Amino acid sequence: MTAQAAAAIQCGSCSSGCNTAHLTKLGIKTGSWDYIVALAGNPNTGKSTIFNALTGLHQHVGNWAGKTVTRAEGAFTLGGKKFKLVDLPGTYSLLSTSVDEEIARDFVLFGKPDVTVVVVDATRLERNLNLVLQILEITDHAVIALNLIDEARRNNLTMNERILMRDLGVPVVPMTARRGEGVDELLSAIEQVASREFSARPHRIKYADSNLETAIEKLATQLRSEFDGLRNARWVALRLLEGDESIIDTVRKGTLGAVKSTNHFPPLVQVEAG
Ligand SMILES: Nc1nc2c(ncn2[C@@H]2O[C@H](COP(=O)(O)OP(=O)(O)OP(=O)(O)O)[C@@H](O)[C@H]2O)c(=O)[nH]1
Ligand SMILES: [Mg+2]
Repeated sequence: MTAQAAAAIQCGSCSSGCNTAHLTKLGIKTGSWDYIVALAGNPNTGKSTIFNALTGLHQHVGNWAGKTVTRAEGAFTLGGKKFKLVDLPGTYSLLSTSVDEEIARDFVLFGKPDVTVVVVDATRLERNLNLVLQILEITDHAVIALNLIDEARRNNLTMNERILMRDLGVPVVPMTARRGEGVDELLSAIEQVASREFSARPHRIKYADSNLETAIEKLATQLRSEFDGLRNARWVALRLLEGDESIIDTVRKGTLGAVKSTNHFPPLVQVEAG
């Protein structure tokens, strides 16, 4: 189905087992949705264009709590399921060196959306893959929207999405979002990943240094026993070894994985409704 066909959204109950507790704390009301989809990507890659194509008029725009960073949420229905789409701030990495990066990272890490769509600029693939690889370290459930294919063609760049898909282990959808090309294919990939019909084998960086691998595993084991149910222990261990201050702080305070506080992400302030 097309985004235009995304019909009026009606309430229902969440049946996806999609980490409702965390998402509710993040200020995303999950009760009416089957799946939550996050939209991530480098700045200016066409995230908002894709967001608009998928959600049409079903969107609300406000700010992330206590920040001046815009937050947009929208909805669409697909195959009888209701999807909520959250547009994350454009970032080059998830290393929390800025407010935008921290918001995007916390949402992918602690909100654990059912699907994370990473919008990639096909004309700057190498630079964009940095964020892709970081997101694939955190989640198995990703889809790559390989956007600006028209610009890539104009610059005589040829993309082989099959090889990219094989190497990254997640669906890769070529798109020219400005013209609506690839939107149906993106929706289909989102549906397959959300329903776990697509079994992902995401690319994970392997570290050649055995001392580093030993240190990561040792720390990860300690983290798992300290923080019950922590899914991304290896990623957190790496950040600790790197000296990431915000992660060190959450570990010290014992709030890791618990989403800092309700006030940190209160519900979206609705300033505009479609
Ligand atoms: N040529 C071309 N332009 C596109 C395409 N998709 C989006 N654009 C244009 O790229 C510009 C940026 O698009 P946005 O959707 O605002 O990108 P964004 O990622 O939301 O940008 P930020 O929120 O600023 O990070 C706009 O001028 C779009 O019209 C595409 O497939 N091809
Ligand atoms: Mg945008």
